[in-house]
Amino acid sequence: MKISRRGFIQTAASLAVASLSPVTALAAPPRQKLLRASSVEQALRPGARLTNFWGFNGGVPGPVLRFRKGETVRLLLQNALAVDTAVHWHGIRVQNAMDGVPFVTQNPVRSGEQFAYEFVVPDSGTFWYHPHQSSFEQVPRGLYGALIVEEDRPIEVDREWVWVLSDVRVGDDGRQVEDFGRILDFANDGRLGNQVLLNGKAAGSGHSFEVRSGERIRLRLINAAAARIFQLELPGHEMKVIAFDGQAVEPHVVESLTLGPGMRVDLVLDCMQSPGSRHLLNDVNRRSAGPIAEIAYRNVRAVRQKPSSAPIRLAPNVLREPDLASATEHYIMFQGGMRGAPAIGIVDGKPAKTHELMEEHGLAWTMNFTARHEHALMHEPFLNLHVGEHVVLKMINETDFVHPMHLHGHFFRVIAVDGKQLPLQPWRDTVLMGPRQTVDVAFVADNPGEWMFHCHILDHAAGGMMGTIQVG
Ligand SMILES: [Cu+2]
Repeated sequence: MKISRRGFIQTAASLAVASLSPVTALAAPPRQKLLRASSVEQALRPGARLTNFWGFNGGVPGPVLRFRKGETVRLLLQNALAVDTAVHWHGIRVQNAMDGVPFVTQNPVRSGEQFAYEFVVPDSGTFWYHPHQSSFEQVPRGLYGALIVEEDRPIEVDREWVWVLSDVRVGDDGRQVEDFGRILDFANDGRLGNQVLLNGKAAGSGHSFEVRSGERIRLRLINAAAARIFQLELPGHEMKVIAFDGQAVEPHVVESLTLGPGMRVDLVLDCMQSPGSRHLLNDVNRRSAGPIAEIAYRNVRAVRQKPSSAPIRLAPNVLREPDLASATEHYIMFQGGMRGAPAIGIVDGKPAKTHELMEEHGLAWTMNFTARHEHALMHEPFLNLHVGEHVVLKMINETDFVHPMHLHGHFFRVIAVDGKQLPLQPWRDTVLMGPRQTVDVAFVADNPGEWMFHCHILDHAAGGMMGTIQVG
């Protein structure tokens, strides 16, 4: 069925299907992929009691969606949850109508209904998908998955791993603790789980990955956690970064890798330790330190004695380069939170102090002195840009908290932190803003529509740290 883009919202609303039986799936046109959101029961460890999740296609994470660069993607979302949902394709420069943001780009997909997404994937890289509806709840319940767009000419590696990192808050009975949406989480660091997950299973030293000495592995890391910031180290190995948020970067070695919610990193690992040895990938973030996984070298002959000499530089995607000399500057000020300076924000047209924001409105943060509820976003952009405008966003974090800020529909170059120019100025769709830090990003607003701009600590977003930028 071919539907005009403009007609999607109305049509999708009327597309209630009587049955979500497998027959519906079989009836889907060729090359249309099905994503079915439903309750899922899954054990975190072999033999452990089952934990209740919401997931796509019966698992957490959802299926790894793989496409070729430039391909037209057709995905049918079926909502078998009891609540409304939608799917956002994080990092994919889609047309606005396909961005999956309820109340902004589409109507929510009601329980028992479906929605057909169709878009081109213009960039190769590591992306992911998740709901943008009550995401502070729906994402940590398990609705997320990897979306990979293959390069025309991929780099040469022996194997590729896709690791989706996240966490879950479980009780002694193995069931999820369903304390979502607490204002104390909104106003602090967000809701952390008590169990880190790697591809839906308990992370830790028991989560083992076998390698052969000399192997070259491409590791695609995705942080799908609602609030957790990982800081990863892998002693005895060089972590060679080749892409941030899917976009190629000059390959460089890092000792420690910070991965905020929503962010992705592509690494090349040359596994040069001796056969039979074991090595831990650790999270060294002081708030959540612990092992994530074990790299176990098989006790067999090395596949090579020196690291592979094949080039690891990725061919870059085509992104319009912002011209800083002609760019317009826009300031975005962030205030609020439980600690630090009190803030006054406009909410529903009236000023409110921090404690009023929290107690009366369930909000904790302001962007440019305004706090927004998730459902009050439509047609109230806090920034209006014209199509083709070259832009520098100066983000001023006046809070005592870290915020991974995410812009939809575009990539930006991170050009400066605290006024100091960065050497690499990487393209990103999500950037970490440290406490009291100023971060400058630059981009060309070349994708028309109303685009979300929000903190990817999903409790912060729900607590007011979100808004939209209108392009055109
Ligand atoms: Cu935040």
